[in-house]
Amino acid sequence: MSQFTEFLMQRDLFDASHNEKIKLNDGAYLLKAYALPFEATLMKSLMAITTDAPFRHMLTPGGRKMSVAMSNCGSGGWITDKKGYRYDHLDPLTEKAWPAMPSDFFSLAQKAAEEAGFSDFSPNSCLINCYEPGAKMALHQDKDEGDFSHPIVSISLGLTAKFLFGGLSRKDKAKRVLLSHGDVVVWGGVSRLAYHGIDKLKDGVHEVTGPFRYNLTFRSAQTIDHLG
Ligand code: MD6
Ligand code: FE
Repeated sequence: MSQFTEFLMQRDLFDASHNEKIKLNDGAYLLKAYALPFEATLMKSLMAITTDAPFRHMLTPGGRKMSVAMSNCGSGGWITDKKGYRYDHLDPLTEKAWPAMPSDFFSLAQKAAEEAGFSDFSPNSCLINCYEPGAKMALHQDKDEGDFSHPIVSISLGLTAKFLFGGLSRKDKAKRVLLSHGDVVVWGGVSRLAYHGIDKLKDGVHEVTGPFRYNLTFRSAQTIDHLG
């Protein structure tokens, strides 16, 4: 066998391992490397958005500073402060509307949802998380959207993190799965309100994102349409 044939075979094996759809639970799928072909445009859009709406550490209603820095794009953004968790049309830091959702974000999220069995997903909000080593996200449910008939689509970029996903009760034992650069998790149906979180991020340097992990979480939040 020529060295070149061997190279082609290796490459095909590599591709196959990169395009798996892994069922995490009913309605919950991990699409390995699904966003990888779009890494450049996603990173470019992410940088543009966070130039207008910078990453910041928000306060929980209990007054604790979150270790994950956040921003948003779309017609509303998820925020938290001493008044509570909610969506708002305006960025409280700049007092301007959140940057619009780029069309490449929207169509990739829609395609990923379709791949996991949820057609016509039309996100109106994207929460952008920035983790540095040591940052984590405690087990929680995403439940500020008012309507749970739509899935959530989550895209991981940069450093690998350990994703914890449990059941509908906080006490249910959580499974653990690694999320790498380009991985997409889609979360809906009977799993829509499953508890989930991110373990403390380990030290590292990624060739695309440096010492960070970014996460884009797309939602269709009815509570945005009902804002004044
Ligand atoms: C994160 N993800 O990956 C945090 N929520 O940074 C989430 O909180 C999340 O990945 C709902 C569905 C999928 C997720
Ligand atoms: Fe979440």
